[in-house]
Amino acid sequence: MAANLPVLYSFRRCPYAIRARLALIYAGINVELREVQLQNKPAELLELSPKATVPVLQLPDEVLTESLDIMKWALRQHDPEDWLRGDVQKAQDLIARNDGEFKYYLDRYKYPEREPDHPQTYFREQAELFLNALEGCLSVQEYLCAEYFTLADAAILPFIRQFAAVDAEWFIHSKFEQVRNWLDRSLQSSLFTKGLQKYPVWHTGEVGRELLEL
Ligand SMILES: N[C@@H](CCC(=O)N[C@@H](CS)C(=O)NCC(=O)O)C(=O)O
Repeated sequence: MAANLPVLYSFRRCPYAIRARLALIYAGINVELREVQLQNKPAELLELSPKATVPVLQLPDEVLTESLDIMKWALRQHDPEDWLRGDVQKAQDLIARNDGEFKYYLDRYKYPEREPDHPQTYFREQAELFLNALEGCLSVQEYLCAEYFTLADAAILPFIRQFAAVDAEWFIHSKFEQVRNWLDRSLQSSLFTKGLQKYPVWHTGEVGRELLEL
């Protein structure tokens, strides 16, 4: 019953929420998914997390308000394909760079009208520095930190998906061939198909959908 499950406050398109959902699905952890609207967050979420970002995972004895904490918690419960293998330091560095510098430029590339001092291409070029690093990793192995999919891939892919969608035509013709292949084959996996499913918006008093039933 969804009513007895941990509760995940989520927003379908949010890359942080996507990475959390991927880890939960991969680990086989069912949760009650409450899809929120960022413009109209439910009081229950604001009460749990004053910073009011998604994702938030409400467990019986703790509340996790950072996507990476949710991922790591999920993997501590069950990690069937050993996502924590591979070059752990490199994974940590790539994720930090993704969440820091890359996310900063991605947001400005997406909404260039908010930054009239620079053309959109400026932000894309800055973001491309991170893609150069990813292209380098993917030129020597199948996935970012190993020959197999690991935590770093799940944590970073949702952001690159967003970057690629800003100007899909440009991305398709860009020099980032390895990144494109990596993104395409990952998006085709059943994990991503499940992780990107649409959910109805949750309202107070309702029971949300079960993540693993979607
Ligand atoms: N560091 C947080 C960042 C989460 C975050 O910023 N999520 C965005 C949506 S993509 C959000 O909730 N923003 C609040 C808002 O737009 O009101 C995490 O990793 O979970």
